[in-house]
Amino acid sequence: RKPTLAVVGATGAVGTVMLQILSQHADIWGEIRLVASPRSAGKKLAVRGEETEVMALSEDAFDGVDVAMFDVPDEVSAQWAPVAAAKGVVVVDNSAAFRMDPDVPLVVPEVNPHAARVRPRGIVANPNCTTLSMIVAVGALHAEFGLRELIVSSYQAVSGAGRDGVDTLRRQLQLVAGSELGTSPGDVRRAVGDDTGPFPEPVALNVVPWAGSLKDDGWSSEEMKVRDESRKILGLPGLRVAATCVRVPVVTTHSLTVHARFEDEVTVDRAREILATAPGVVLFDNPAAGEFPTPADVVGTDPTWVGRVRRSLDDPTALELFVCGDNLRKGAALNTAQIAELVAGEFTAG
Ligand code: 2RA
Repeated sequence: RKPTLAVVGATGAVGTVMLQILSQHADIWGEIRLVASPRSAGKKLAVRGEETEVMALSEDAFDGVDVAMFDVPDEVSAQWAPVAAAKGVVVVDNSAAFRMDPDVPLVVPEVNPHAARVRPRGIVANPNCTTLSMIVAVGALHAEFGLRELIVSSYQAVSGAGRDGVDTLRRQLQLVAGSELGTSPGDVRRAVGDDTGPFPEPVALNVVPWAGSLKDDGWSSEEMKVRDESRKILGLPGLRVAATCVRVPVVTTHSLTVHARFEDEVTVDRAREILATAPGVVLFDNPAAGEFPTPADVVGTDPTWVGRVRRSLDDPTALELFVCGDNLRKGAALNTAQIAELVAGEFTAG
């Protein structure tokens, strides 16, 4: 039997990509039900080439549903995922509400697919886009070399902050286009005005060393997510992780520099072999030919792209990498879809 799928949050930035992915992937689903806030109910959206009417989020929307993918704010997931799970629906949740719950697995199918089978609360969590943009490559290297420490900096696209993030960058770019701004302190800020959208500072002609909310001792929520989620996905609760998360004027595709330290000496040749053959990873690394991944080329693609692979000059156990991943695809909708497809296999097998 083909399982019934509900897409909750079908009209959002991630939901829109989700409908494209569902239309592109093998058609394993029976009914696909689109669910969103009452404000969007009645809208029609195309999925698998069919116009489908959006239903309002309610308990009844989960009647007869086998798997539900949630792409909604944390508080909406916190309220509604348990409602769906209580009706026997397996929820794949892309919010932060359950990621660190010990009874909720946090799954990246290329790294820890087995974890998706043990889900005491009926919920499987999808990691944050920043973690997801690097973890497939890091997980492949960990499987071979044994990871000891991660030091990363992110270069995060504005669509990580949703439609408002993209609208804010586009508006600001129009306000600074063709100008000679960026030559004296505060000139960009004056040009874009006080409305910096979801960002604390102008993002056009700028980089902003902040993403998320303030946590203890000056760390941001985004930096804590990279640390906590990497530890949980890799099954390394004591992993040393230091992240600095930075917003850059890119629409979609997060990038990260990664310093990864392993148990023993590593070689670049072996690292390159692993990355070149790891599922979900593309090694694109030939600086002599000007080849390395950039967000402008990676956007719209599924894999994690890795370039600039070097062994640390001062530590033969460590590698330096530059990694790019589309934050709306692998960073959100694609990984959620992959988890849902793993779970769907249990229905079709049974
Ligand atoms: C961001 N990672 O890029 C966040 C979204 N979950 O803002």
